[in-house]
Amino acid sequence: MRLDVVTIFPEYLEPLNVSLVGKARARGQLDVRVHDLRAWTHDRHHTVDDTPYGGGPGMVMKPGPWGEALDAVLASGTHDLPEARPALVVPTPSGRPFTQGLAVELAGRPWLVFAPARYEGIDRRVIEEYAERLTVYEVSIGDYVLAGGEAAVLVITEAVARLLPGVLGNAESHRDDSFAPGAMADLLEGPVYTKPPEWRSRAVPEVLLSGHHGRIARWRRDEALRRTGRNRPDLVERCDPGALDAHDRAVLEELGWRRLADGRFGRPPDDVEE
Ligand code: 6GU
Repeated sequence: MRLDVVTIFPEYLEPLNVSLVGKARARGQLDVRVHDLRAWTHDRHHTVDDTPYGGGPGMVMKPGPWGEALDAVLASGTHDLPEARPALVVPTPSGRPFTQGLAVELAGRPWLVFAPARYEGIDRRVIEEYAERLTVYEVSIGDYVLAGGEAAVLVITEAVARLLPGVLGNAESHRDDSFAPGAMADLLEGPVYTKPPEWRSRAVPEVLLSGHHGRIARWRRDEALRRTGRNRPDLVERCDPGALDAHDRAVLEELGWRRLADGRFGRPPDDVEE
């Protein structure tokens, strides 16, 4: 897979040389190219932003440098074949949520071009222009505001890279990921332990040492349910009742969840003081 990043802070992308993504690059599984947007400015100050039309706070990234930069990056690859066509990924807090499902979709593309913005965003005409030629994904990594999209590029790249064939050591390792399509009926992963069996007087749960695979699987699922109920009640509410067995339902009821008429589970009402 090829990845291009156009940014005014190329140094911000240095972590792409490290760890999983760095190793994938070294092995030739990922071709990452980082470009300085200011290389496509022509004034003495290498200006990339200007005041917004219509007024308001902040600055907007000018279309000129982005257009030249993206044209140059796109011209540097062959994408005559529709299946080789790059996708443009624009990280923005006003984008669609970045999910594991979207990571899987992006991992299936041969070439991603990232356009992270600083300031208040990129002049809208740039997105409209490239949307006529490419698939454009405007993506947000969560409900908070970052100073720029570079950190989001790192997040998206890591989530995508670990899905590429041969990048993770063990092909099985993402099967049980929290949020993997079909994973544990959309439950979070439960706690994990390793040696030693006792640490600071804290023992590893005995069932994990029992060698009893059926009981271990059941215990893990109970823990996953408990953790999901506590940390992500929205996932329990969305859970397909068909994905829950009688034991699951008993665990949820024990945690105070109520079974609704349609079989789904509802958040227990807050205790009301009498
Ligand atoms: Cl992708 N960019 C910025 N600037 N802020 C964000 C974000 C992206 N996702 C969440 N907040």
